[in-house]
Amino acid sequence: MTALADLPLIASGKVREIYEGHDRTLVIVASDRISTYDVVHPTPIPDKGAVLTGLSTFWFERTAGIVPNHVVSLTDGVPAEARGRGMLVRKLEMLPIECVVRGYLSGSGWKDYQRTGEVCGIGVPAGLSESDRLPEPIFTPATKAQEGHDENIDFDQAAELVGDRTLTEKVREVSLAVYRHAAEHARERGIILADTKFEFGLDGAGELTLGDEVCTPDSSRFWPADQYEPGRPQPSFDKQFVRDWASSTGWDRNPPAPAIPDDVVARTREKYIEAYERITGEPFEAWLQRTR
Ligand code: Q0Z
Repeated sequence: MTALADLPLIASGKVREIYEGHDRTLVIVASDRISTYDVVHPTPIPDKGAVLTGLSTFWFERTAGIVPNHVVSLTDGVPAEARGRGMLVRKLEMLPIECVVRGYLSGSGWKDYQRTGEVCGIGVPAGLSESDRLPEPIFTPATKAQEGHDENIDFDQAAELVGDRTLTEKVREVSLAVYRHAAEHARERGIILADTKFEFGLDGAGELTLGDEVCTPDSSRFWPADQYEPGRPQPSFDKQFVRDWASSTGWDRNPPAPAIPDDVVARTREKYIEAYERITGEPFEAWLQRTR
């Protein structure tokens, strides 16, 4: 068991872990691990976890007027070995849906649109191409798969799972508002936030609360705006060097993923730091300072 300074591990994803904190708190730790094609590489990207936690913090602070969030502390309660990568949060009762917002047609949204002309039951204009911008952002919920891929569902199915239609309508409105805020901010700084996934919960008082991570490159598609060209898949702002290198090796995208060479690690680390600095307008060093 990968305990962090004695905290019990309660869940782990591909690249993050959640530990039990004291009195109804959790510690979420973003590792430096990176995945491509859904497989984690054995080589970490130094500072990736801190960049992602710094970006989540930036968005949590900027959107606190839209919706309360689970953040308690970036220092107190975060073990020293997770400084910069860890966040002490309130334990929530999580809603059983992934709250996806799409501003562009990509991934499963593009797949579903080609097959049905809709995405999660939402009609989308005919004749759009892969990666096209949508006329307006859409709320496209998904199930939370225990393993494998989440399944897209329509609003009625989401409301059924949540068990409260009015709450689900609020979740949709809040999701769209947070996405719009973040996408507009990122676009002004040269990054297209094509889509993103939120997770919400209810706090001890039953208040809708934004949890998990917010608009990081792991929960979103970040595209370099200066290379945007609809009609094809877009390059990833953060992972493209790893994808290109991994493809060039002839790796078949099945586990195990190959170790990443030093130059690709270094260039990828720079892209994460660039994303942090473009979006926050602050030197990444300032984030590390703040969490000491
Ligand atoms: C988030 C996840 C991760 C694996 C549970 N504030 C909260 N209260 C209760 N539960 C959660 C949260 Cl954020 C919660 N996840 C997603 C995150 C690793 C799974 F870091 N699971």
